[in-house]
Amino acid sequence: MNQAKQFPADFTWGVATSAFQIEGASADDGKGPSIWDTFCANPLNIKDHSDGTVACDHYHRYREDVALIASLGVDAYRFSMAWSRVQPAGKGAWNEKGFDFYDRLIDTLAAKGVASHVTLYHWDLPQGLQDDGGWLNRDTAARFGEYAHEVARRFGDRLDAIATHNEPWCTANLGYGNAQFAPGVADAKQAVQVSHHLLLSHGLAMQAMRAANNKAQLGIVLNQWTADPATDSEADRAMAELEWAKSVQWFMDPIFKGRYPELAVRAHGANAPVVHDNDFKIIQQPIDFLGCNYYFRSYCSAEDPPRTPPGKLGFTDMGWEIYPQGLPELLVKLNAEYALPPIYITENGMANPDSVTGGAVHDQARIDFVKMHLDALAVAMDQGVDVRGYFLWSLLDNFEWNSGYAKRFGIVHVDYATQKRTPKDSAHWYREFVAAQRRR
Ligand code: IFM
Repeated sequence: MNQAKQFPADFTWGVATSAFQIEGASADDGKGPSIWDTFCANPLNIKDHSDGTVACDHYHRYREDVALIASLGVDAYRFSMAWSRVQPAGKGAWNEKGFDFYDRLIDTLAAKGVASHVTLYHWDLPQGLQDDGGWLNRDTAARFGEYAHEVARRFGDRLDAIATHNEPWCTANLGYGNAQFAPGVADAKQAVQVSHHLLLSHGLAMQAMRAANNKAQLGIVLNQWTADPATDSEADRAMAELEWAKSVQWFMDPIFKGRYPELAVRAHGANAPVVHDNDFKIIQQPIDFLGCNYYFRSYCSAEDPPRTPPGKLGFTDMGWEIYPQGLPELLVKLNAEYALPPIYITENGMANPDSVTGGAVHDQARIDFVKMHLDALAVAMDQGVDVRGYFLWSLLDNFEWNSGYAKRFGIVHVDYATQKRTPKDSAHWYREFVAAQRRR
């Protein structure tokens, strides 16, 4: 592919993180426990038996981290709020000290000219709500609406964007479908019902935030991929079609079309969700932006054993196929199927087995990965997709969920023993890249 084209002058360049993965301070200043604290308490759940008690200690080091963000010259920082930090039980009393932290963070970013893009829910449900049934309980959607209202009321005039959820596919399918993520349930029926409650909670939150006189752009972040049949066989093609319906259309259709995709509903059979009369009206709120997280494609093989993706460009340390061309394929397909609002690529990046040598981290593989994906993104934009920004995942190495700290996604290396931050070669490259875009 050619050198990355010039992106529009007002294109937003950013970096992203999430609360549980970096903040630490898991019980400081009145914070309540989240389902991830509970999940990590069982060491069998996390590959390196670690937890989020300290993580990157960002709660105490946010000034240093904001300085790092500013040194990259990016426009925006995408982070999430820990619900149980601002409302320890997920219902009832607010925790002012928790809100104070985000207040300071947003102000510190603004003082450096960095815009805040906040996500309300990046998987860390207050344990208090889990005790009431978690996302399987329809009431949790109402509690989420109250939380969203409060955040928009307090901060809606100082944030550039608020996303309701990050990757609800993961919350439903990894949290409730196969027990890889908190709360560790493996029940297909529950997973589908949870996905409906997450979508409902998105709609309720959108309504609540609009009513709060919020000024930020409002939307949702979905993890998405194209579903490619491994061969031209009928079985592979059918599998790919179903994968697209179950994973991508399942979250897009309710928001943009007010219904679930028929193919997926039929496939779910008795597991199809209970949907109340008004639900689709609530879910189908206009959104100001769609956040798209892109990492890989889905490679659909009905054979036994299934064919594995060819990985012509290799695989990341997560074992994920490097497949940049899937990004324009995905965006162009979405653009054809839906009346899309502006898109932000809210996450893209790679895990790499990085280490510090002589004070530097040579992560050329990550630079190549990002370059290829930006070139691919330009192809989508040339084909008419309205993309407004790109957020590299991640600013820092951090807690990679059930992989613990073993997988490094950061453009800044973190030595967890000392909390020393070392910008990797990719951080220097990204700084130069963004600066060059501005100079053009
Ligand atoms: O680290 C995660 C993030 O929390 C959500 N999107 C995918 C990333 C890499 O796995």
